[in-house]
Amino acid sequence: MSSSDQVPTEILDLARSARRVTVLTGAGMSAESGVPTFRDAQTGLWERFDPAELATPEAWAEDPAQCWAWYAWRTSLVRGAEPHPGHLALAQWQAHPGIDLRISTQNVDDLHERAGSTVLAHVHGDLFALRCADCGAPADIGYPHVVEPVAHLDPVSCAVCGGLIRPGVVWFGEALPEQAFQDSVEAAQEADLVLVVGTSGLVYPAASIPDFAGARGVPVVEINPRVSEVSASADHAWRAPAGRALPALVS
Ligand code: BJW
Repeated sequence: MSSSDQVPTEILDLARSARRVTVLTGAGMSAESGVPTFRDAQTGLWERFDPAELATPEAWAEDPAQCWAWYAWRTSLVRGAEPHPGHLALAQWQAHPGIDLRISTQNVDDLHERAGSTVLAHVHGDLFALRCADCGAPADIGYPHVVEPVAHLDPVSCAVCGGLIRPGVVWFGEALPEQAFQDSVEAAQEADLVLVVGTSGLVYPAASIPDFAGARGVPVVEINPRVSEVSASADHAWRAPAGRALPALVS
């Protein structure tokens, strides 16, 4: 285990020799862009907000205006954020000739894409992929700009059926998009190296994806400043923030 700014030699060797790299990212990947994580002490969203009241189908059914206002605020935070050097390093690595680098993210933001990466899968959905909560029709509308987590904002109605337009994210108790999950599992199994960046590894089934790699003997490397649920099963852990570690690894 290492906490230095220098890339640990064994991790550098794995990265240099890998041709197929799968990167699994979580909220910690976006933290240095100013997008809060969920569970970090003091700064995590779940320190201030109750997931049961905001990120479940039941919460939406009970009070859609409260959910809509919260996601509008979250979206404004994302729109105001910029990709950091870690995002840019992954995009640069993905563009290397001869490298097959696949990114599967739990994040609902678009920071990987704005850095220039192609994302294989958003396993917990996409903030911007709005759809009708009733008929599922995609909605080509945006969120209102909201600078504070205001209590209530009425969601827009669906042009097709009159239902309410909801965020395109996966709430607790909802199934993950099947193709996104399957693609992520395959990417982990087919890789020469799996990097797990900035996730607590607490939320299933996404947290099981690195295990599919481990079961095939694919080396799993964690990049996270703190110990997580991924740490025990990872082959190597580098205790460093994504914005410093990834540029060092790719340079
Ligand atoms: C840094 C850093 C820096 C900081 N650099 N790192 C098995 C056991 C127990 C429970 C379950 C189970 N299987 C399923 C469940 C239930 C549930 C679940 O997992 N619950 C647990 C929490 C107990 N799972 C579900 O409900 C899932 N659905 C499901 O199972 O469906 C079954 C079904 C099948 C068929 C029909 C119907 C149903 C859905 C889960 C959806 C999760 N949704 C959320 C919200 C998305 C929308 C939104 O954004 O609002 O997804 S919850 C939230 O957690 C979000 C994240 O993607 C997810 C994971 O969080 P993440 O990314 O790990 O962030 P943090 O904050 O936890 O960690 C940040 C990490 O970064 C930390 O480690 C830091 O140290 C680190 N860090 N700075 C690098 N600079």
